[in-house]
Amino acid sequence: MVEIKDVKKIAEEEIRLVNTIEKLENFENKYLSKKGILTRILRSLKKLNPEERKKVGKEANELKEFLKKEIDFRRKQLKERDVEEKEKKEWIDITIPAKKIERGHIHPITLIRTQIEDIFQKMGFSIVEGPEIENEWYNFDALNIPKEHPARDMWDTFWLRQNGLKMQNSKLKMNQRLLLRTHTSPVQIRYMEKHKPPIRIIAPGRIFRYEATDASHEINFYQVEGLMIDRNISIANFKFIMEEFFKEFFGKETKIRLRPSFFPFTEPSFEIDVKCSICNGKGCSVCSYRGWIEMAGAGMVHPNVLKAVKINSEEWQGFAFGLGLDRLTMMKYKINDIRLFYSGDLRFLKQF
Ligand code: FA5
Repeated sequence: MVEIKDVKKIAEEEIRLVNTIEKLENFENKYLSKKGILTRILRSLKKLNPEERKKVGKEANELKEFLKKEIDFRRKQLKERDVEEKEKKEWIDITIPAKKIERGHIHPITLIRTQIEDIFQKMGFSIVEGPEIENEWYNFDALNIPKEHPARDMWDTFWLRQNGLKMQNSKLKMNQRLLLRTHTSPVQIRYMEKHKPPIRIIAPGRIFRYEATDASHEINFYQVEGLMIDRNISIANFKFIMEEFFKEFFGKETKIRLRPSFFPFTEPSFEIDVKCSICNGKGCSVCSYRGWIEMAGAGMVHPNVLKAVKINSEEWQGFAFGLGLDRLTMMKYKINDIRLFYSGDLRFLKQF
């Protein structure tokens, strides 16, 4: 018969080495389970004589109680240690400043576009849009620029290749050749086809020209088209609206000038120049050393344009303009090269 005190000694040593819950459970099984050491000792008591049975039985039961207590105590200790470790692992310092999320922001051209939209909306103009891929009819013919008209040379065009269209034969098909719009003026036609006068709209949008680039010319840029059609509209109305716009946009002291010009879809036609803010009129590369920079083409809508959209030009007249949005942005922020807008250079873009 094993001595209970030896069992106790060994058990005490073993439990001291237990350092995980799992090991503790193994220990408990080893001593206290149905087949455990103590259970076996207690079962074998019947083999002993009554006196010994009493003595060993008492000792074995005491050891059982002792081990139970030890196990409970150790279990509590280990659980507390585990929770502490978990908390340590999961601890976050909420006082550390958060990582900054990079925020995008609005491109300067979009900023200026919204300012322009606000000014015209206050004057009763609605904002409309048209497609960037146009056909020849809207971009040229309906605007009184028939094929072979020398005025087509004013806008160097990106033509789109169209498989399966026989261009030469029918007049209709000729007009349907696709291109990247060279100005926002086709939106005038699209709008007038669907809406009766009175009309007061602006149409901001992207346009494309197949030309050499320099400080004030891009192949891809933005315009804001304007169109006002009503009864008894004269050049006086046109001048007033334009002056109001430029004063509101650049400030009261802004100097603008109207220069006679030519567009097939307006008669008379003008260019609107603004005193160059980069050199303050002295002359620089942006204004081609003229001191003035061309901001818009404009004029009174040609009767042939109204005819193309079946509006009676005896009854209705109006004016139209095409503002260069990039150039307005350049003058406003004193940016000396249009190509910066499309360079994707964050050092430039982050300034706005
Ligand atoms: C036109 O595009 C006419 N559709 C404007 C118009 C509308 C006239 C309605 C009459 C009635 P123009 O080619 O001049 O016109 O261009 C208008 C404006 O766009 C110019 O005054 C200029 O500010 C801007 N612009 C022209 N070419 C470029 C370019 N390559 N890069 C940047 N801006 C340009």
